[in-house]
Amino acid sequence: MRTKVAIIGAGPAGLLLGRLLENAGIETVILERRSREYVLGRIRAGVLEQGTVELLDRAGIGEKMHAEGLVHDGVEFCFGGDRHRFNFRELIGRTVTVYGQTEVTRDLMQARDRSGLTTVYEAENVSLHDFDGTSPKVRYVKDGVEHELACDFIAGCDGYHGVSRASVPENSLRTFERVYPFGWLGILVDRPPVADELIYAHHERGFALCSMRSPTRSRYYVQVSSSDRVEEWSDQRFWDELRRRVDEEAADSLVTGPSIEKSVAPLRSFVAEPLRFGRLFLAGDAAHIVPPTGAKGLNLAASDVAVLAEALIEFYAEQSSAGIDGYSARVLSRIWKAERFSWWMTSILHTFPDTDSFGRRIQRAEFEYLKSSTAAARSLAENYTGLPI
Ligand code: RFL
Ligand code: PHB
Repeated sequence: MRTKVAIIGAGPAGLLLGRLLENAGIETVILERRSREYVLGRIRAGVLEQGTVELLDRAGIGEKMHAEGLVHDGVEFCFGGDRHRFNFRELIGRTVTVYGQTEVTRDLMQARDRSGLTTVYEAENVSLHDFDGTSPKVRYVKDGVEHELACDFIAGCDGYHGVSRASVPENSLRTFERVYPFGWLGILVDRPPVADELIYAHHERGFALCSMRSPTRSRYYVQVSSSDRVEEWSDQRFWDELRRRVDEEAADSLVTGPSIEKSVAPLRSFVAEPLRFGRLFLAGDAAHIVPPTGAKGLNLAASDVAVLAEALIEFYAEQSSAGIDGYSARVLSRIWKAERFSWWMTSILHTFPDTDSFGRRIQRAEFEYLKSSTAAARSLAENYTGLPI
């Protein structure tokens, strides 16, 4: 088999890249280790930056997102029971849209099906070859049969644990990492959200987040220790803990119910540099991880592949390698700004085991400053709704 761009991974990064290249007439094949149902069963991101919404529109897959997505003008922060709303629309004229990653992924999969393009699900033992020359190859096993895919380029969109980054010689790659000493326990529940917008809550018992997927489906998180296992958290224990960490009004109006999904996610900041190795590119979680506090992971994946698609389109249309040569530096500049924001949100909102009374006062002062300064609130607004690509 032969294609122009072999894409490893059918998460949002791989599928969106496939769509952007398809729109420019560039052929792709996507190889995905898991089944379609497994990919759609993962509950992950919920918030789309305005730029991501515009990108999905340009890619021609925005119809369902506009019909079902919830446009939010702002978010609320709650510090020890004191709740404050940041109105992004008023501050900078921008908004975010609540529309689940599962839905974005489904919309992209369905569009790819309609176009009759190849995605190989349950592709095992994917391996990358010869990307330092002009004729890269990808080998994989499907239903016990070995296949070879020849291509011009390989896009590594296979997430943090994928094979693409692991295929790069160790001495060509530099990595930067911070692992946080806690995780997020998340539950999904078919009950109306506690508020119209998201509430990010700081409490001495730990962080909590009230989010949603629709007017009838809510997503809630509480900070837990990294060693906590999901089995230790009954629904009742979760609801009791969430109520303690939010303000009284939210605690009183919280509508609880049986969880339909419950999982613990570790928190990590990670960046690999560079993101191009000959004819292999890394994009999305394969290239970087952010803690979920700033809602940046999916959005960064989208902006990476927007830049990569532009570079590859330029290569095929104008025989120019300027875009692909500049890919790594261009995306890393935006990635580091999103890393900074996610780290900052994480550090002001969570309870750290080694935070002393001085550190707690500094966290409180960050909140008071955001409340009292339009400049600080604008900075929050422009980062949360997304910096320009
Ligand atoms: P994905 O989604 O991990 O997809 C990678 C795909 O590659 C496949 N794969 C392989 N395929 C072939 N061969 C191999 N050897 C392979 N190894 C792996 C995998 O099966 C998978 O299908 O990466 P991608 O596309 O880069 O997308 C990144 C996003 O998924 C991620 O950044 C976000 O989910 C992060 N995130 C959030 N991001 C936001 O923008 N806003 C949010 O509100 C937000 N909330 C979250 C989040 C992530 C969370 N968790 C669970 C980590 C909340 C949570 C709880
Ligand atoms: C979510 O709804 O899953 C969500 C929302 C905002 C975040 C992280 C996760 O910052």
